Amino acid sequence: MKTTKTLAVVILSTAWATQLSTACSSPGRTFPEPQGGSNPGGSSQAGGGSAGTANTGGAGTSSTGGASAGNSGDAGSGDGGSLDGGAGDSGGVGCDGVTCATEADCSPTPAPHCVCPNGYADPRGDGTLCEDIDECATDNGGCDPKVTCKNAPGSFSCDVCPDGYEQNPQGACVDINECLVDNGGCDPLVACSNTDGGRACGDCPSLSCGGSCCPTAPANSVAQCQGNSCAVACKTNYHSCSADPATCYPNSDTKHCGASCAVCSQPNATATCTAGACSYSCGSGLSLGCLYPDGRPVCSRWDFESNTVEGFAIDVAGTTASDGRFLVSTKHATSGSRSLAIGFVSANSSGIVDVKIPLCPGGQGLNLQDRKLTMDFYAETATGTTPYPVNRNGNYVTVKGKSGETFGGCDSDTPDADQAFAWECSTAGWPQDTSEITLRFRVFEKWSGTMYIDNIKLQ
Ligand SMILES: [Ca+2]
Ligand SMILES: [Ca+2]
Ligand SMILES: [Ca+2]
Repeated sequence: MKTTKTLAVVILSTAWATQLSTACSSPGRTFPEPQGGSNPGGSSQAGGGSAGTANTGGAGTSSTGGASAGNSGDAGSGDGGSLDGGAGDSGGVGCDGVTCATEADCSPTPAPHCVCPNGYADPRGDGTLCEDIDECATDNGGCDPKVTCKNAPGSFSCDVCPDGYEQNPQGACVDINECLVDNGGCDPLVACSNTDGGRACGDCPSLSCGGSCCPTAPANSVAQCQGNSCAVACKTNYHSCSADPATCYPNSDTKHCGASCAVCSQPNATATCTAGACSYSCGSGLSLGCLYPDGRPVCSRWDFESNTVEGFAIDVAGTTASDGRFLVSTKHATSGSRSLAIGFVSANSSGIVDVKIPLCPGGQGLNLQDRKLTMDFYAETATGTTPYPVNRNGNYVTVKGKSGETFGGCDSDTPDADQAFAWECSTAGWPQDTSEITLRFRVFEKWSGTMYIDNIKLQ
């Protein structure tokens, strides 16, 4: 036999060899009738097969159970080689006058007799014929059904477990849960599912770039590949306010309007963000303008109810008529209880008063096109009897721009019972970006008195 020996087997063999050298030293000696029933090899063969199934070597490189048992006999055979030469099936050991089978050993007790080693059957019962047991023929040799049982003379072996399985202490091939280590080799962003004999990787949550899963994009964003790297970009109709695209806002977001992410909200106004720009609309009865001093458009009217001149100022330069009365008055109010009173003294036929309205002193401009500027206007002399003689002798009210350019004139209706006029200045053709306008009141005759204006709306 040429099977692998173990240390234990070698020691055992030495003991057996000592016994054999005593009991079987005479080649001419004949063994008694074989005693198969008590043949320790025969009984151990069965055990050998059984032990093989418990082969922890698993690796299948050897069947330790069967081989070990067989080795004991094998060693004996080797030691007894000097007894060879007797007649027999294959020229085996001479044992008490009997020639054992080649594989058999000579057992000295209770009387020298041939013994087939473990892993061999002894069909004659006397050790003169030893036949290999095909352990694999029964129950796959006790090997796991997933592996190949390989029969060998006097032994057998179980092949290694297939990929995806490992052998447990009982010799069975059990599935390896690959997911327990390194997520089974799957991308860290996907689920690893253990399967019998393998594992399955789930799908990337969104996108795969260069073989790696991209993380789920934040809200309002989409993942995309830049080369082989994952990147994030805002969804269509969304934009970011910084280089970090993780936070994206709807293009219509009035709190993040345009590339500068301007805050559109204004008091009293309904803000919208369209094409990256803020725009506003005012409710019924309110007009849109910039109110001094914050310079922001609000929905309001100049009605001086705050008891301030609300940003209006006498433009001294070029003014030829003003007696210093420029204040909030309680006379001739048409909206609430206050109006703006402007003194006017025209000593000759070309009196002018310019009233400047800084619409947006912060520099912001208002689009004045296709709107209209309206106001209630009342003028009286010191005696309170002579209205501002507009529409007479060429007297007029004009609206001028910041640089003195004339935007257009204003018309008034006929005075009502208290000599008040409703003026309307069409803004057709006015600039789209105006931060300041000037109302110019001019008379072409000698006139002095006070003008009261109230309820000025840009609508
Ligand atoms: Ca065998
Ligand atoms: Ca598995
Ligand atoms: Ca008022």
